[in-house]
Amino acid sequence: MHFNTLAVAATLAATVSAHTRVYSIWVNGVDQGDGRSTYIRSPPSNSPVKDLSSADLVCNVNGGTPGSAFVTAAAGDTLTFEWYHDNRGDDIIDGSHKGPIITYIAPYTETNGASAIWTKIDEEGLSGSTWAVDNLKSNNGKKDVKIPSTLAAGKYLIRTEIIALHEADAAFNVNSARGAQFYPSCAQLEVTGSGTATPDENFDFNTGYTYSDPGVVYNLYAGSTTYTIPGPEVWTGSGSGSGSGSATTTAKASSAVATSAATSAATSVASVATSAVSSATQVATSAPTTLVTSTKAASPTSAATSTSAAAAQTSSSGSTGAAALYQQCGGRGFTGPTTCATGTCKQWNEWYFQCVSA
Ligand SMILES: [Cu+2]
Repeated sequence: MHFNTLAVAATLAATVSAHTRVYSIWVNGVDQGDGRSTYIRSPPSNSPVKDLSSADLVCNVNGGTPGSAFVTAAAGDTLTFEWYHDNRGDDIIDGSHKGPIITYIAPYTETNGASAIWTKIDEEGLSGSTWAVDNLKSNNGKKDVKIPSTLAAGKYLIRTEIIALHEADAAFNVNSARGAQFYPSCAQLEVTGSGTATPDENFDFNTGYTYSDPGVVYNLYAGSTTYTIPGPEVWTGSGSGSGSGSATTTAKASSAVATSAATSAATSVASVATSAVSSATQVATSAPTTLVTSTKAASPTSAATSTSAAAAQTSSSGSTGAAALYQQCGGRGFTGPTTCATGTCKQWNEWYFQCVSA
């Protein structure tokens, strides 16, 4: 019993070690103060969400618990989300946790936001060899997002997320010990001004992010210089609220397009039933090709490569006594193999060692 307790404690330490949360929001450079559990719907820990079917993917654990306050800002203002690891101003997030930062907005709701209500307003992925997370760390945890200048006044939920890709070469639904790590954070925002545009992408995270998305299952260590950010295109700011036109303006690669189109259709026909949306999504998988006016190149080759690499790794793990490429090979509380069948064991931090290419 004593031994088990220690093992559990070590595992918890490992789980909590390298993660991140949002501390506050700044408006045009002015700190709005500690927003945790006031205007931010803060989760109880800094752990990631990995299950794409979980409602926690949207506004994290406790995302359906309304906060006691709102941040007030005008359309066109710059919001700065300030992240932290354990304490404000620390190392923010471990350097291994590379990936994009994406921000969405939705009409204010006291629910957990798990429905087709979201519109993307900002995204930053990979530029050269620099990830959004690299820039976040070098900017002391701060990420700027501009509120669209045309946005109609009113109350909103604004959701920003980091997707950490250090274990994303495997899909979570194939290997639950691995998978992309999502760090979503929802804040309560009251927008002022004379804008009239209503965000209309009607994006649903639980159907719009999928394990076949090249931005969700991605090999961070393959030396790729391209990355396809998941979700719809960034909103143009011209939405009328009718939903018309969103399918073309938000068109992106493959599943995101189909989901967006299907979701809009389902929404306009009836109030959103989850089953209706998911069946519509499947029908629309053979999406009209006219919708695919993507301005971003999908990378089917790298997607296929990383998927097969993940499959190979899954089938080879556990039987050889050595960790496969990109698997964990050490760290506090880790009890698996500490040698690498391929590559060398790199120490990212005290808690996480990983087999990487030599
Ligand atoms: Cu972490």
